[in-house]
Amino acid sequence: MQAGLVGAAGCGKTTLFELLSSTTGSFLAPDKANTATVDVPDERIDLLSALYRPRKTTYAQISFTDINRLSEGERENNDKALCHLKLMDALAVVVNGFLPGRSAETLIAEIEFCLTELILSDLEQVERKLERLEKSHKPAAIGGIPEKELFQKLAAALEAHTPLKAVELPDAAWKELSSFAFLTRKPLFCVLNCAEEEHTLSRDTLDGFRQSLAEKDIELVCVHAKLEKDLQELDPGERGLYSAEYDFPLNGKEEFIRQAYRTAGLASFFTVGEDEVRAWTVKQGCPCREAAAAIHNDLMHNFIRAEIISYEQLLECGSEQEASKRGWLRSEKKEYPVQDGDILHILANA
Ligand SMILES: Nc1nc2c(ncn2[C@@H]2O[C@H](COP(=O)(O)OP(=O)(O)OP(=O)(O)O)[C@@H](O)[C@H]2O)c(=O)[nH]1
Ligand SMILES: [Mg+2]
Repeated sequence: MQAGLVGAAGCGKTTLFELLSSTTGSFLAPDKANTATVDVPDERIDLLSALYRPRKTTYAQISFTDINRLSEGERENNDKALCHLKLMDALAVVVNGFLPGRSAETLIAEIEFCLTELILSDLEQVERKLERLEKSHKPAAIGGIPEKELFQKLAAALEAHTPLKAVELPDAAWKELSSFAFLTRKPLFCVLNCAEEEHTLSRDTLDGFRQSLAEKDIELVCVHAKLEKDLQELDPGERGLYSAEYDFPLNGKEEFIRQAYRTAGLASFFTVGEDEVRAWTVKQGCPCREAAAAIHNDLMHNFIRAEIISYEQLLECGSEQEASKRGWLRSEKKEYPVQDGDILHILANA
């Protein structure tokens, strides 16, 4: 899972990156990015590991990418920075909620500015492609649609400020277009970076902002990036002492990761045993046989069936033997849509 941070100057991207990755990020040039990969904290893996006492415990992994600021009128530099987001599964648009005196309109304007930059970045790619098509005399089609017609349709949508995820094309066409890695096709959510003092943003401002985001179908996570990063750097005793002073939750990292998974439509399933307890990341609801490929391609090719129990059920009965007695260990075929928290045993031909 890869999540990219994007936002206007000084909104707290690098501070958030440091909180998420527990590393130090640098101030960036336009063509540089901070990246780091960490284990996804997952209490379910902790408890499964306590149950099986395996030789190895492996958490899912998440990578974070922090890019240079987006600035008004700096299209070329903005494009250089946005290039680093091409491989991301989800984008987080960070908005500055810690400067005093911000209104819902200012916050929305900040997110709109970032969304416009994503649109302009895609539009430039589409226009470059159209220019190449003008010079070429070989008629070609993508997913059954003449290439020129298709790219003109994409350009018209972007010019009308419509992200490409809202454009209807046959799946086959999107598949063929995947090498463009259009940014406005990527799922995104908003991170409001809040101040350590309460009430920097009024209730009305927050409500207004939430409502505007809901109208745009953008989900919101509130994080106190600086405060949480500073607390993270303390030793556990001190951290506990200081954290107790705040009466709002300080779980920004966990909330961010949960939201990134939800936005990207990803889920974790688990494999368990004496050798290893491990989390795997797949598309939510992906067919069981495809999920097997995350473990090993041979398991997909030679797939027979899967024995499945949900994490909650296994914890409730305490062991697979007991689960089996209660008839809670289900046998599922290759089409079964894998759910977050499923524990899978894949049975395959040797
Ligand atoms: N008070 C407060 N200050 C913050 C918070 N987050 C970031 N800052 C401060 O704001 C300044 C900019 O933060 P950065 O994390 O560098 O912001 P950025 O988005 O990476 O900035 P650019 O990369 O230059 O666009 C720094 O001085 C941070 O300490 C916050 O939650 N509260
Ligand atoms: Mg930065």
